[in-house]
Amino acid sequence: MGTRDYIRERFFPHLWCPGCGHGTVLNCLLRAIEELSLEKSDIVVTSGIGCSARISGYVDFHSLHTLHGRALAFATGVKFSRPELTIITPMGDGDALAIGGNHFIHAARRNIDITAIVMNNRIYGMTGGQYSPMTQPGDMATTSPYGNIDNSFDAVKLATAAGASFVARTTTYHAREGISILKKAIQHKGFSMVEFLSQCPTQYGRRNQAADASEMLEYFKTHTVPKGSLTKEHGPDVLERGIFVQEERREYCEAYEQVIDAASGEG
Ligand SMILES: Cc1ncc(C[n+]2csc(CCOP(=O)(O)OP(=O)(O)O)c2C)c(N)n1
Ligand code: SF4
Repeated sequence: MGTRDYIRERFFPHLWCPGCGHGTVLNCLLRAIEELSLEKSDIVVTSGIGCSARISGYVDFHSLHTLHGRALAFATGVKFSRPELTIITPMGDGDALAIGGNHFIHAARRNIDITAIVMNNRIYGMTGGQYSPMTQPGDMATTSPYGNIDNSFDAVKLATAAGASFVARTTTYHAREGISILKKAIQHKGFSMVEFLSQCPTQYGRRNQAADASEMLEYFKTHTVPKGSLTKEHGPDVLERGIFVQEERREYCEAYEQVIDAASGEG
């Protein structure tokens, strides 16, 4: 089965702007699933609202296109009722870390077996370029026309501190690395968070002197380094990529099964 079999062609052409990074994330996800030889009927993709969240409509798996910020809540419900299924939850940075921030930290804390993909373009793309919790100080957005004064989250540190047992970061420039990381994240038993730096030329790039998508991809190339190779000389804008946490820990559905067994006298 090829990646083409994993898409719903009837929903194409897609809504993404030319040069949008979200298509590359979709491509990486489909290739990861193909290389893992997963059955289509064993995969559930839940998403909220946003350009990123449109992924759930384009993939030919079980899919739930739900409410803004609530993708992980729906994912938790599906996983709890059908723990044998593979649950993948692509979210924008606003979806995951602004309106959905509370669901994000608690899903991580529980270590429930869900693969959360944070498609971080540092802006609210779909609604016209408002700043998000990933917009950097000084960045321009429709809601910060004189430059953003909020500090931003570090998704890797946030997921790690909240208790995620698999935490990684990559970019749409590093697509092969993205496929490899997604394969490991999907195979990991527990809460996996994969942050993809993804370019939004339309709402972020044109307000922030990034002329086009290729320039934004070049930025991901020059402003990220493999984990372990960051030095002071790189400066504050350079981020590490790679896998930061990969640990076996008690998974939530399995722990709940034990409670059921104990309560029914089988434990
Ligand atoms: C409860 C609720 N509040 C606000 C919105 C409007 N809204 C839709 S998408 C979105 C932000 C999307 O940004 P992000 O999640 O970063 O994804 P992107 O579009 O950049 O991929 C907002 C605020 C909504 N649909 N529902
Ligand atoms: S507005 Fe930005 S995030 Fe949305 S499709 Fe266009 S480039 Fe992608």
